[in-house]
Amino acid sequence: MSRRFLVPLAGVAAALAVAGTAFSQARSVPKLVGTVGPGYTIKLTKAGVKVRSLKAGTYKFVISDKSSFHNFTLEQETGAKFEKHLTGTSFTGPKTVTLTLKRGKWKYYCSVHEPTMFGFFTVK
Ligand SMILES: [Cu+2]
Repeated sequence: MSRRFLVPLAGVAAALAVAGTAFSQARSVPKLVGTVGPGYTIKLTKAGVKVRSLKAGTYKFVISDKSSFHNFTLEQETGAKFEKHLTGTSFTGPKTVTLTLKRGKWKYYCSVHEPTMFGFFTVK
């Protein structure tokens, strides 16, 4: 077989593998919806219900940041260490972040107004 023939076949195989991965992830990764602002509110829901308890695993955080003076920050408080601004303070708009959550107690909050804007959930 000539080299000219091999290269296109490899390309097709790679494209199929990528398409298969994207399809299975879209089906299996649960979606969590985070909303911060426009007032002094922050929430995290799954299928419209406030998140209180989750199984350890990978989740797609779909954040809707409705304020240029709030941010959406996620922190693991017990178990392993994790802290990340899923959206920055000046950022507004939608943002999707895929994360793997480990067992422990988790907190989501706006780091600018942490004493009043926060929520907790447990990963089991
Ligand atoms: Cu804030």
